[in-house]
Amino acid sequence: MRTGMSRDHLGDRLTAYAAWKRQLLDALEAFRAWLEPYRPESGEDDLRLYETLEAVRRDRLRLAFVAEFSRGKTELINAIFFAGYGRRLLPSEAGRTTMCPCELFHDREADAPYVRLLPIETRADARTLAELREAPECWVHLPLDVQDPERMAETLREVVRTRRVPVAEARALGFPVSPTDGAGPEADTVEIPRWRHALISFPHPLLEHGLVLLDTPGLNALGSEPELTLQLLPSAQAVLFLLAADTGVTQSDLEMWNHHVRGAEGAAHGCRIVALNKIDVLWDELKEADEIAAILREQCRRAAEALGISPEGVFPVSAQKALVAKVRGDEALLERSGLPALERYLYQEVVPNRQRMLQAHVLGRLGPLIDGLRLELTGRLQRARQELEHLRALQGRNAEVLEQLLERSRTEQAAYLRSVESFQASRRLLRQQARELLAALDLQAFDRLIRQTRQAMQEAWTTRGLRQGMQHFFAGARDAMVQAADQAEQTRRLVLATYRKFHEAHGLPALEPRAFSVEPHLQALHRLMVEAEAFRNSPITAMLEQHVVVRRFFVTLVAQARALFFQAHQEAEAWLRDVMHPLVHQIKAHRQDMDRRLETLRRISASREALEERLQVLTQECRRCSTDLEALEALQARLAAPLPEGGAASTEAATA
Ligand SMILES: Nc1nc2c(ncn2[C@@H]2O[C@H](COP(=O)(O)OP(=O)(O)OP(=O)(O)O)[C@@H](O)[C@H]2O)c(=O)[nH]1
Ligand SMILES: [Mg+2]
Repeated sequence: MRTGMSRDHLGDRLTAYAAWKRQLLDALEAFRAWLEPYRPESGEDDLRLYETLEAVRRDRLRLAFVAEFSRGKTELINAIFFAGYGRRLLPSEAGRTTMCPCELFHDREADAPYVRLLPIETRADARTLAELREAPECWVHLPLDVQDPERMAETLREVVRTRRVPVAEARALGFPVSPTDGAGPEADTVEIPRWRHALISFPHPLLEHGLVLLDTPGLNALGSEPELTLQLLPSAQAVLFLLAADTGVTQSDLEMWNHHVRGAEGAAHGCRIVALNKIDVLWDELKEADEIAAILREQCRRAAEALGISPEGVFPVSAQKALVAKVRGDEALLERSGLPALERYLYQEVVPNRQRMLQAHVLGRLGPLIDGLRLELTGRLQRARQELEHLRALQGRNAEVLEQLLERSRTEQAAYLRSVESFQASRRLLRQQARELLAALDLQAFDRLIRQTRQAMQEAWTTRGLRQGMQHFFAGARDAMVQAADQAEQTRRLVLATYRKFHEAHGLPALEPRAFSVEPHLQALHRLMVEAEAFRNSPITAMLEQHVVVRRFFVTLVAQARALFFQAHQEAEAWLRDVMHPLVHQIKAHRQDMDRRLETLRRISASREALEERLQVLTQECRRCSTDLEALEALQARLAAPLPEGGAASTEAATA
């Protein structure tokens, strides 16, 4: 779909990424098949594998475009991705254009391309955006005609539509209405967006490869819909923040950068890219090229300084000229627009980054499972080999030696059974500990905290009361989480001690119990707290009516905090359920081994043929274990295969 001029590197890179994902999925399916006959009893492992497969299948590369209005976000999207349509696909105009956040992607499950629009009135709905996504009846569905770019662009104009509503209605929907808004001939009405969110699905090659673009409106919509920052921006792999050369860095640019982009959750993974757009306004024909270049460098330097990043982190571009250049096939103009450098950064850094993250996720999820299986197989192989050696040594021995051996095995077995009894006692202790860990993460207690805070905040009609309410809530949530962390640590030590004991006393393989930590949840809670502060300090919050503030705060932040607790509780439960499995398994296997060895010795003393039979069984067992081990190791190598080099871009990310 691109013009035939410069190679579409971003497209190539995304194609390669999609191909790599297919290979990864094949490897995961192969692992699943391998596992099938192996551990039919372990539902937990199946679930883990299923979840990992789903994570790879559902993986998307999300790019969000964020800036004040009219900085050229939509134009830049058109230029980077949709120039192949030979026209401006998404509406971009002077002044405020995009009225609601737009997600562009390809929905594989849908039969045909579409635009789905969520009416603005749903802001009065207590459901979160995430919940509304699951409620198709709340959205207006328009088909999208991709055969005809003109008509397609026409349909996409929906996202700029507005409505006039009475001031009271705007307020009720949570729009900050300042006294001047209602002035003029239509004093009692104000203009608000028609839609709250747009989902746009069509089979563009890049979107088909899992790219998701998020275009946001600039009119402070970020501030008035905290869900956008809380849920959409953090899930973005990269956030492109735009400045414009004709305005420089304004106060509201800074505000947006500091409150929503720079520190947004997910910053740890995702990167922040800054583009200084509209550099063509500096292309003064009466000036020399060097002079223009110097002015541009100075602008980038000043912008970087204002944002607190290094100057190499600012990409100077002209989205508009780039679009024109691509549509007309003007290579020189495209180069001058600066867009190729920004695109290079996207395919050399952002895409490979995502790939590394996904691989790390897969290995993180399945690594412990594979290691456990390998240990188990190695253990089995080792035991079979030992017994083989043992029995071979018995070939040709007399009855007296056999009798002595029988006696020694009986003593060993008795000692072992005593350890198993003490193991049951440790398990009782562990159950006690588990109850305390789960109590710290109890959701009912958390719901009590929510009720208390809600009441306190509704009664406190001052900004101070509001702040105290939020602080009280987060302090309570943090305390509970810290306590859970303590309990988890104690539990872990107890488990570890039990594992060690069996290893030291009876020579069972040195297993590492699966780790568990609430640390990631604690960190997520902390990030929510930072978001809450930003929300509270936002100038928009001060202009909203009290009940709107309270409700928003609850439906978004509190819902997320609660989800964190819920998840932590579930993880703790699953961990407690599983953590002893490997040891229990070993204990059982060891015991069966001992029983079998005794039995074999008894049989051998009665008949010499039994010895030959047993030798044969053991040789087969050794062979099977070796083959399985090899297959498992090959699978692990496939999952951890080194990634193709993305090539290091010469520029560094803004705040990567
Ligand atoms: N001269 C010049 N104008 C540009 C450039 N990029 C965008 N514009 C113009 O700036 C205006 C705003 O561009 P948009 O893409 O609509 O800006 P936006 O950031 O999406 O704005 P909102 O949707 O309102 O948040 C439009 O008239 C564009 O044509 C550029 O590189 N150079
Ligand atoms: Mg726009």
